This record gives sequence, C-alpha cells and structure tokens, in this order.
Amino acid sequence: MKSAVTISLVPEARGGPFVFWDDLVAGCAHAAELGFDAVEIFPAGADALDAADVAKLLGAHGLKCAAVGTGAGWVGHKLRLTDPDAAVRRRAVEFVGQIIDAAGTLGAPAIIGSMQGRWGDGVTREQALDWLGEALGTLAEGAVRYRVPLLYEPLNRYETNLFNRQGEAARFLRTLRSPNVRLLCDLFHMGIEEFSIADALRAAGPLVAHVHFADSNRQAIGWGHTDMAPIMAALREVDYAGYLSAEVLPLPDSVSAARQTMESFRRWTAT
Ligand code: LER
Ligand code: MN
Repeated sequence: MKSAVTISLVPEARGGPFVFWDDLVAGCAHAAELGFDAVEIFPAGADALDAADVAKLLGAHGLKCAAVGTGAGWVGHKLRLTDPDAAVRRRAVEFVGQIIDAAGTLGAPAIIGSMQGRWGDGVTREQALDWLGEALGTLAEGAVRYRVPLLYEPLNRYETNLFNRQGEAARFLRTLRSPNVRLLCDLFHMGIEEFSIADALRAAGPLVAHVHFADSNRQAIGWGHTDMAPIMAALREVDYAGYLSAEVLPLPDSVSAARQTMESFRRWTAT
C-alpha cells in the first residue's frame, strides 16, 4: 500500500477535511519531506491545474499524484450530476470531464464525491440514480484512455442520500455500462454508515480502488477511536495495493496531522 496526503486549492472548501491548503508548492514540499509517496489534489477546476507544471513539481519531489478531486464543481459552482436542471447536469459532466483529462495526464483518477448530489426536491431516487449512472458511465469511458478508473465515493447520510454504504454502491456500479467506475472507500464515512468497516471492504474486494485514511473523528489515524487492526487485515486480504490517502482535518495543524498520518501509515503497513 502507498501513502498520500491531501492538498486543497479551493477557497470555498475552507474548514473541510484536507491536510494542506492553498499552496501546492508548499504542500508538495511538506509531503516529500515527511516521506509520502503521493499527493491528492483538490483544484478549483481543470483550468487551475496545469498538468505539465504539476508533473514537473511532483517530479522534482519524487511524488506521484494519487487522485484529483472534483468537489469544487459543487462548492464553487453548485454543479451536481443529479441536479433537476438538465443544463446544470451537462455543465457538471463537462466540469468533471475536464478534471478527468488533467488528472489522467498525471496518471491519476478523478473522484466523484460531493458532485454526485442527492435525490429529493421533485427528483425521485430512481431518476437521480439514472442520471448518476449515465454520467458515471460516460465519464468513466473518458478515463479509460488514461488507463485510470473513475472513483465513486459513497458519502455519509449528512452529505448524500444516494449511496451511504459500499455494498449498495458496489451493486449499483455493477449495473453500469462501463466497468471502469471503482470505489473510493472513505474510512470516516464508513465509520458512520457501515455495520463493519472490515466486512464492507472484504465484500467490495476488487472494486476498492482508493481509500481515504481518516479516523472516527476525521482526524489523522491514531487520534480517534477507529479500530485499525481488522481494517488493515481486510485490505491485505483483498490484496489492496492502492493509496491510503489522508483526507483529514488539519488539526492541531497541517504538519502535525500529516506527521501523525505518516507514523500511523508506517505502523499499519509494516510487515
Ligand atoms: C467529503 O466528505 C469527502 O469525503 C470527499 O472525499 C468528497 O469529495
Ligand atoms: Mn472522502
């Protein structure tokens, strides 16, 4: 398994669970110094992410890009893949598609988290899932040319009412026309929603393509009460070889949260 740490470049996301903020150059320098394999970037949009510049910066630090978030489409532009307005849905697909291209150039998958939206306000669950499935299928086909998946992230009940657990999301993904949509399993959301985090990871098996590495209180692993031993055993059982990416609050400060994450990562991946 490989380590990653999040860097948010989205002003509207302030207060969110990202370790480093606002400055990609400084975030990469910290990540490299602390020994991370990669960074996960949340850009304001594809135009704010010059793939050639970012590749140069990552290369200078010996870092990879683990994934690129699309949440700025929601927090910055109120775009959602399940919005009742067809024009908004179309712009949402465009916004994500452009991030898939930028991320793909860096060899990284894009994440559908808050851009999935929710059902309600005149939109039935069935209709919302239809729109979501269509959008994910189309976007995932666009990611194939970069040989990366599209990551779909089930969120807890306070953030979406579409899919809150991995099992139900996995069943939905298996009905899509593209097999290139895979699961992003966020341990914080799973702690709220799953009967057992370890059992859910085992059941999702090969669909697990990325993990957000966060404790029960969304702080760095080791600073909450999540029992990591069965979770790491389950990830080993399914031969998970992807990233454990710290999407945690920058508490008590960014560098301390990153350092604690790295200590936990080393502890739990030591053979
Ligand atoms: C939001 O709670 C989250 O976990 C993000 O990864 C979604 O974009
Ligand atoms: Mn997450």
